[in-house]
Amino acid sequence: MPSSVVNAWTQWGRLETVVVGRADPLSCHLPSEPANECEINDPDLARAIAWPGGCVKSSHAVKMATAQLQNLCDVLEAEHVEITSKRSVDTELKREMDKKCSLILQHPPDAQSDQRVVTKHRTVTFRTEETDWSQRVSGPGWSVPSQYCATCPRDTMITMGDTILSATMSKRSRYFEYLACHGLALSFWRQDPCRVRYIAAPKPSMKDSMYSPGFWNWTKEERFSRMRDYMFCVNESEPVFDAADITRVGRDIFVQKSMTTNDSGIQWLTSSFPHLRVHPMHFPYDMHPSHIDCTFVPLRPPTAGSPGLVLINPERPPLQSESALWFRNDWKFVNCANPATWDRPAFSQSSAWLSMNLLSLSEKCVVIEENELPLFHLLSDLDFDIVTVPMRHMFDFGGAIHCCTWDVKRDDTCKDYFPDIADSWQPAHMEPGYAFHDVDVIGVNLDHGGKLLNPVPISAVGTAARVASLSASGR
Ligand code: ABU
Repeated sequence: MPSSVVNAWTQWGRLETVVVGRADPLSCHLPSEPANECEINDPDLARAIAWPGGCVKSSHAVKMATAQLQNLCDVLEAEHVEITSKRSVDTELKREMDKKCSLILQHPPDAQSDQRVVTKHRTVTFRTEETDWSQRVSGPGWSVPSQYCATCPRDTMITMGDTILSATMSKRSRYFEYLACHGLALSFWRQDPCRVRYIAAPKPSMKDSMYSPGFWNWTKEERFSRMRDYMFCVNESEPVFDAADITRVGRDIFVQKSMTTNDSGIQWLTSSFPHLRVHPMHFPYDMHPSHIDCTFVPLRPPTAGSPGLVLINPERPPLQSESALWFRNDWKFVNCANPATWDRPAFSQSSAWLSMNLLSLSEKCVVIEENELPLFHLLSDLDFDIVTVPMRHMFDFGGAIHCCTWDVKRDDTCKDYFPDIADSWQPAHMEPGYAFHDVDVIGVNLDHGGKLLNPVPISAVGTAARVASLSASGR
């Protein structure tokens, strides 16, 4: 029997169907609200204007992001892509950065060229529905001046095997964002209603009582001292999660506790997907965690003779305790190369690590941002075919290549990639009163360009000694 129109168990199975976000003309800057405080990255601009929360984004920003999103669709739809070879990238380091994006093949490459043609499967692309995001939205007891945009369907929707799951979200301004994908989700379900499930997680109230007042005012010292508590802007009164905090590895899914996903949200996922093993993940050095796809990115599974690979963010190393399962099952972590630039566009609310926000087309081929030469080299050395696309104009719209997509169908199965798991494995996070305090991370290999945000011994984190050392160093 052919597989269903909705099927995705991993991050790397051959990508067959994808939804790509849209930079709608009435996209807005995120309004301030209890789950969100924004700041302008450019200090001069920040002195001149306040955060334009709720205002429509500039038509120039919309135009540029629209062109880059359309180009991504064209590349995904293409069956042959001419990719820059490693040798030509090395030469090109001396040239303008914008000369190296992959081209959709229109004619055979020059015989003298060392560029290569990648024959890829066509990925069928759909787009989110155009929406007016500029209208005020309200619920009982709350109101925000505008919504946001639908450039990042990854945040609201996830395919979990044969199930389309619409996330709760945690920001009021993003409460109705799923509607930009709703028509598509319904049509996927209607094509195969016996096999496809389309479900939504419990919609949160979005009342003030869901949020931790004061989170945005904590000083850096306070954040370090509270690191062990993993408490962010949403409290545990209602389950919340963003779909982008989840990463799929066959029978196991890994969910980051973050500003956008709480323990209750992870518990809801665990009880709602009993055929999957749900594992919380914590990255203590990320003081503002939101979405796992710039932190921990599974690239390919273990095969006979070669370990599975996960790209990790060297500023946000995973815990030793949560890494042990991976190492025991023949997975290797690779530090991501540093971003090509630490500069962020003025209105971007994401980190420079959007550099690692890649999309896998298969376990051999990935799409990355065209400026990310350090990452290009790393992945090339790991034998990936690398398709490059321009995507920096999306940074102002909350994401990059992984964020702006929702993979609906991959050629993969619910395989067990963690056979060496204790027979008695129980989801500890389901126990009443569950509280997690571990902050012991794996070592970060500086040879890979990695850097640890906090160079002080981890044993001091969350203690008076740690706070004192921070104050002494003026950080
Ligand atoms: N939406 C992904 C952003 C993650 C980050 O800022 O690192």
